[in-house]
Amino acid sequence: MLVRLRSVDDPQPSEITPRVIHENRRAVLMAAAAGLATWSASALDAAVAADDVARPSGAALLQTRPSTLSTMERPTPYKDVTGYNNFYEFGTDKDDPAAYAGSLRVRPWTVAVEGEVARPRVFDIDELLKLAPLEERVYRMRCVEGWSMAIPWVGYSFAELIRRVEPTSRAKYVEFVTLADASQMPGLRSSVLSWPYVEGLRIDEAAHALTLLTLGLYGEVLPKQNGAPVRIVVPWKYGFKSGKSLVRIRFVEKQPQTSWNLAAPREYGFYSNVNPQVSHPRWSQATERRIGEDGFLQRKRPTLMFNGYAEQVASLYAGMDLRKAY
Ligand SMILES: Nc1nc2c(c(=O)[nH]1)N[C@H]1C(S)=C(S)[C@@H](COP(=O)(O)O)O[C@H]1N2
Ligand SMILES: [Mo]
Repeated sequence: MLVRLRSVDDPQPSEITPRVIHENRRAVLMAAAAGLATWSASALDAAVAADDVARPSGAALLQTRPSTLSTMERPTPYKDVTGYNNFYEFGTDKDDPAAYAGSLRVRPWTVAVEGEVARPRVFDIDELLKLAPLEERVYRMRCVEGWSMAIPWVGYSFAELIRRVEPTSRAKYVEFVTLADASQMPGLRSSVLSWPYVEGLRIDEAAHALTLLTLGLYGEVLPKQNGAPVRIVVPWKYGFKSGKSLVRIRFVEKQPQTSWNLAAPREYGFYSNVNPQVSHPRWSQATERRIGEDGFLQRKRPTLMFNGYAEQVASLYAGMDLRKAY
């Protein structure tokens, strides 16, 4: 049987998450038969090693609990979630991030939280992993290019962090800044976007319970190609609003200048809420292709208003013309 060693910078060995138990039940039975009677780190390792599905090589996250905010849709296979990505810092092809993000150094890592807050603070990644209880949130994700996935993210509401830094009354927006280090990110040689990659939310959007400070997926720490070690995930907006590998979070008075909005303002608005009725100038947004189910005969799925999260978020936009505020 294969033995997997933990690297020194991995988080603590932990309980097996419910999803991993479910997905590895055959392997777990084998592990149990081999005499590993309890749910221990070694049982997890045995389960992962024995699994015939390509499984994460990262570290398991502590006691991840399920969330009522999860979609019941079947999660997109791990190999697609981690093999079909947009992360232009590592290249513009969908398989570039998986091929090249290995050069990203995810430890040590800090996130500076600053601007219009009473308590500016630099968080170490290990503090962020323990700041609030970790939840598994299976979210529908929709890229403006027309594809979608359902991804079992791990993290907690960004509101948990907001609470701890105490925004001032002048904080109207939040800016999310990605690492920009050419020595680790070969894509920075291209000027396809202005670096660093910057995204932003209105503060009430940032404080919404669905907005997830994301530290993992499929029960383990974030793979590098998905934005390790920490990113934001905003499931009712097109994927590009969900900035990866964050190093700086600024609370600001004015609407931030965001990378895609600067690159093509007519195509990528600040709001970028998923909206099947508002087409991108080059692509209809009415339907989508779910990655992992894309046989030639696979019917396209209709795209839902706010990506299916209208009940939770529509009130944030009451009175706004979403054709103008696209
Ligand atoms: N820093 C950074 N963040 C980014 C991107 C990027 O190129 N750079 N791409 C965005 C886009 S277009 C999408 S669809 C999602 C993809 O996230 P995933 O690869 O984890 O599914 O990340 C978003 N966050
Ligand atoms: Mo995207």
